[in-house]
Amino acid sequence: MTGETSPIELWEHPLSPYAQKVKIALMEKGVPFSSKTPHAIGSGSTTEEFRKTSFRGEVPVLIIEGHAIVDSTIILEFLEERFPQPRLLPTDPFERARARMIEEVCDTHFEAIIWRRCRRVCSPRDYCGNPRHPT
Ligand SMILES: N[C@@H](CCC(=O)N[C@@H](CS)C(=O)NCC(=O)O)C(=O)O
Repeated sequence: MTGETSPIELWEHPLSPYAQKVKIALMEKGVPFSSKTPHAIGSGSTTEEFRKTSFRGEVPVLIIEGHAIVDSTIILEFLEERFPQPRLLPTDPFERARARMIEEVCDTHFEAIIWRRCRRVCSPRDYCGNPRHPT
């Protein structure tokens, strides 16, 4: 479906809703990819390989055709343009605005709630490092 010569890779973390929404988009679009989790993300001492890949030191990072794309919203916009079918955004501008509002709520409120709950069951080394996460 993609016609890629190099495999698509996603740096992610299982506790990161930002990374998970990118995974969902890739799967919904039927784009084959492999994923990996950076060692010690959020600790300030991730691997050199990851630091070279992500200038922000955050997941998700999409590696595609020799490019590293960061920020989940930017990645979703890119995927919609690069792999237009199936569409994930509605064609109607009002419906599209609604979809983006839902994404925004998930990035802010939902993300903080998820982290709050994860914090109770995860060890500190699982901390994914977003300063918005309550401690
Ligand atoms: N605005 C970014 C936020 C990404 C983000 O905050 N990722 C967290 C995981 S939930 C992270 O990688 N933190 C690592 C750190 O801050 O060291 C996006 O949408 O991708």
